[in-house]
Amino acid sequence: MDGASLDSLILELHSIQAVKFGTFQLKSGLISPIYFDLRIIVSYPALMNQTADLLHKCAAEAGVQFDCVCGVPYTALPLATIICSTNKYPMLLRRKEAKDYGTKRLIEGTIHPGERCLILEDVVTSGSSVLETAVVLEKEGLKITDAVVLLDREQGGSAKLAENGITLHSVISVSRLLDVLLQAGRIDMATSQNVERFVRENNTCRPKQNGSSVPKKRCKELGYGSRAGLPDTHPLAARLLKIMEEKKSNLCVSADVTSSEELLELALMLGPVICVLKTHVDILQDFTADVAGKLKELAIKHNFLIFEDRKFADIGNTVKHQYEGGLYRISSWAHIINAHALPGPGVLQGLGAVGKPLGHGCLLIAQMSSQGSLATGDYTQAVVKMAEDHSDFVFGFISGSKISENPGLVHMTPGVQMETGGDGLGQQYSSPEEVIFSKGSDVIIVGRGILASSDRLRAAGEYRKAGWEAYLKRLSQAS
Ligand code: S5P
Repeated sequence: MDGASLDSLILELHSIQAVKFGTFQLKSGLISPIYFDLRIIVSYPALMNQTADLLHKCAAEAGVQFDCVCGVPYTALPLATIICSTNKYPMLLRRKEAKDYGTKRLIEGTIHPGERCLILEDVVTSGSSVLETAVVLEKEGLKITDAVVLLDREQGGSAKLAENGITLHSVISVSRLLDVLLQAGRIDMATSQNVERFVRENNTCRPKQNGSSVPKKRCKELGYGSRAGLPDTHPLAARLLKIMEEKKSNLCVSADVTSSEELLELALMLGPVICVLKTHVDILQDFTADVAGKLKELAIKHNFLIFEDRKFADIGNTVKHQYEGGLYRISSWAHIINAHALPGPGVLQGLGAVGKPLGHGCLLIAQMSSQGSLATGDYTQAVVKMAEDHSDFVFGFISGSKISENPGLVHMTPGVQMETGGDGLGQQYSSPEEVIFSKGSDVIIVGRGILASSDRLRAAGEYRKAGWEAYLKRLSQAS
C-alpha cells in the first residue's frame, strides 16, 4: 500500500480527533491513553472516500477472494456501502437487533449460501465484534475467511480471529500511527511510549486453557500478521511482523557499504521494498550523528526497522557502554541489535538495561552462515533457552533455519543469494526458497546479492519476490 496516502490518512484522522490521546475509560472499564472514535468520519466525505479506498486496496493487495461484503454495525456500514457501490460488489446489511415484526432477519440483502463474505470493521481490539458478525453470517450459510479493518489496536484481535479461521488485514497499525504522529510532531515520545506500553500490557488474547472451546480451524502455521498479534510476541517482533505483512516483504538488506552517502542512498532507494535495513556502522569511513538522524527519518518514511549488526559479545558492563555510548551511540538510532550468547546472560542484562526502556530488541546469534562455525548443536539449543529466559528483550535469532517453535520469535537468516555457493572467505550461501520454505526461517538477509548488482533496486525486487513467494508457498502447504 502507498505509504504516503496512509500517512496522510493518519494525520487527517488525528486532525478531526478520530484519534485522541489522554485518559479514557473504555467499555471494558480499562483506562486507556488512546481513544479511537471513527464514527466522526461520516462528517468528512473526502476522508470517507479515502478510507473506503484504502480498505478496498488492503483486501485487494492481500489477494482476498470474496463474493459479497458486510460491515460490522455501525461505523463500518457506510464504508462498506461506498466500497460496494464504487466497485460493484453486492452488500449485506447486518442488523444489530432482529426486528420484532415482519421477517425477523438479522441480515438484510440476498444471501447465496456457500458464497464468501468479506467482513469490514473500523477498529479491532479483541476481535469479538468481527467474530459476532461472522457467526451471524455463517448461520446463513456464508463462508467467512477474511476481515479488513481500518485500525488494528494490536491487542490480540488478529490472533483470536486467526484461531477462528479468519485472517485479519489491517490498513493502519497502532505502531505505524504512533510513528507517523511522532514524526509529524503531533505527539511526544512520552505519549508514544505510554500508548505502546498500554497496548503491550492489555492484550486480550490469552492462550486457551485445556477444555475451553476448540477453535474451528487450527492453523498449523500462522502468517506473519497473526503472529504479530499473539500475546507473547515481543512488541518489536510484532512491529516487524506487521511491517512484513503490510509491505509483503521478508527482505532485510545488509547495507555493507563504507560511505555514509551510499548508505543513505541505499536506504532511500530500497526503503520501500524492505522490512529491515541492516548496518555495520563501524565500517563507515565518515559516520556522524547526522547520518544516524537521516537514517531514522528514512526508516519512518519508508516503514522499515534499523538493525545494527554489532554482534555484542562481552561482559554486561562493557556491552552496555558499547551500545549506548562511544562514537556511534547505537541505542539512539537502531531498533534492533544482535549479540552472541557466549558470555552468558550478563550480555543481555547489560544490553537490556539500555535497550528495554527504549522499546528496542535483540536477536541472539544461534547459528552462523560461515563455514566451520562453532555455533551448532548444544550451543544452538542453549541459545534458544537463553532467548526464552529473556523474552522481554530477545525477540528472535540469527540462524540458518527455524530453531524455535515459539511463533512470537523471529528467525533472520544471513548468507542468502539466488546462486548458492560461497565467497572464498568462508561465507556460504543458500537461496531464498531454501531459507524461507525449506528451513522455515522468517527473514532473508541479503548483502552482496543486491549490492553487487548494477541495478540494486531491481535485484532487491527479485529477492523480495522470491522471499515472499517462498513464504506463501510455506503457508499454503501448512494449511
Ligand atoms: O552468520 C552470519 C551472521 C551475520 S549477521 N553470517 C553473516 O553473513 N552475517 C552478516 O550478514 C554479515 O556480517 C554480512 O553483513 C551479511 C551477509 O552479507 P552477504 O554480502 O554475504 O550477503
